[in-house]
Amino acid sequence: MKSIWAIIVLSCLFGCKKQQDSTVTDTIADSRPNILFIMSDDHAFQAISAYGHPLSKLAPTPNIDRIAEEGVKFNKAYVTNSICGPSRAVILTGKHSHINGFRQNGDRFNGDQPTFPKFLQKEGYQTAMIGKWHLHGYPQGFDYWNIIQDQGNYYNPNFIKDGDTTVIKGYATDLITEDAIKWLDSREKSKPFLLMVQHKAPHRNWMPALRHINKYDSIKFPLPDTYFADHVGQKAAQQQLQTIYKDMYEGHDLKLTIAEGSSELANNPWTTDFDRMSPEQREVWDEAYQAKNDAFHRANLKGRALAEWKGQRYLHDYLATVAAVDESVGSLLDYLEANGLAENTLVVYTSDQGFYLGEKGWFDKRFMYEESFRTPLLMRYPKVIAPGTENDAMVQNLDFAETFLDFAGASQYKKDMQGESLKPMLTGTMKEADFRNILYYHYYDYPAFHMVKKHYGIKTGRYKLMHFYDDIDAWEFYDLTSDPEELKNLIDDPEYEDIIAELQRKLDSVQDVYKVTDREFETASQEQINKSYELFKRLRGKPME
Ligand code: SGN
Ligand code: CA
Repeated sequence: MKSIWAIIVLSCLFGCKKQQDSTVTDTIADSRPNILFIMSDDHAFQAISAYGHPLSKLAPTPNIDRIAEEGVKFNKAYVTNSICGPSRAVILTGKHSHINGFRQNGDRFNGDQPTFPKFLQKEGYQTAMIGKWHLHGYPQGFDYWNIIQDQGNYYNPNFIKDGDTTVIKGYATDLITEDAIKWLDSREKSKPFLLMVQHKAPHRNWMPALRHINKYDSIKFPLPDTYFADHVGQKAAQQQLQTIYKDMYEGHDLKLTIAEGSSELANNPWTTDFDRMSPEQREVWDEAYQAKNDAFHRANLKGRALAEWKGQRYLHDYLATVAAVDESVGSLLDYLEANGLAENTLVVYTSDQGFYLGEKGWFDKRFMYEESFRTPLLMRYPKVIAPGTENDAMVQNLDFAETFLDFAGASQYKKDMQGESLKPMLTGTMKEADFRNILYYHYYDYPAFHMVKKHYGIKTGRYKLMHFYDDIDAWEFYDLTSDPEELKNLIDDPEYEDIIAELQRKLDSVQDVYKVTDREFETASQEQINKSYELFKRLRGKPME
């Protein structure tokens, strides 16, 4: 009898020990933060009110701002290559484009390579990717994914899930949000999660949700001082095709009724965006734009007045598409709060790059000038980050992978990544001044849409040196303290000779550090370049001469 009791007690001890161990493991697992990564497409920091730009004051984003108010706002966040697919590849791999192999839209991402979601998945995170993917091929490293096809459409977009493509009725931003919340609700609750919510908005052609179509009609937005910039001393800027008043399509971009037989109808396949709408959606849409368009035609504007009208129409539509993104962020934050997840979730809001909202006369991105080189970046993680924190270090999307791995306690996977974790700055163990002091950039997508020449360069706290190559060979140098708008190319200014020489040396050594080889400077044939110019000029609307 005694011995039986001894066996029971002993086995209970071992059993209890075993149970205790698994409880300890569970507790450790539970304490790892969830990561909610929200990324919009082409969302300029100028259009997020937390950044204080005059435009955003007229079109505020209260929900996105909540992340900054309750967490940290990065004032100097940049990308490495200001274009969609490449930015996404950098984020996933923590490696520059020349290392991860995805240099320009249209390249194919090698999905077999290591990415941070794969590592988190391996470490027991439940992972999901919903929305714009744009890397071709299907996502890897996710327990669940549901992506919009290619660029995606605003209305009734095609979604791809498990290899099947289906049209889902509704508005892209709302559909992505609904699916994200559905996944949050149905996920395996014992595991920490990584959820990547990647909006299509506010990408071209800026089609607002029906509920927001006339949202800003009564507002006259300020156009930037540089709206009519002449790009003196800036050869690549002179040859781009992304000027609002020269290159926008009248139907697709400006939502004007296109006359039968117009060159846009004949040449431009993108007018089909409106055909995706259901008759009911189309009715609301047409009704909202008709009166505005009639008034425009009656006014018969010319020259600068016409250029300014185009800028206004662009900003109205762009900012109205942001309104739905802001609502999406509100719904996701509310979900976290209502489900007790707010404390232990690192929420990140960013864009795949910056965007021009009329600066230099432009829309789109691509250039290493500030508006497109920069990207918004806000994070909230109440356990670690004090509300209202501001960070002025020069961080990059290259740093995200390592930051997330660090927060998840999986820093062993950072090995050959090329960024720097932001965690030490956020936990206060590193000073901003000790973070990187040089940013490296390289853009390759040429000849292509908007005809922005290939270029690379570096930025220090105060200066920027860029080299545009391919069919031009043009260096540019800016002193950002005296010329924040980058209008005066001082590359030949003798006063800066020594500084420029020093920057050249820094550029060389940074390229060594990042393992940039000669292969990165290949150029296109002149014939190919000429053909592209012909094509994109033919597609233009009626340029303002
Ligand atoms: C589309 C847009 C371009 C845009 C590229 C890349 N044209 O081609 O204006 O620069 O996407 O954008 S559109 O007429 O089809 O809207 S990216 O965000 O995917 O890099
Ligand atoms: Ca983009």
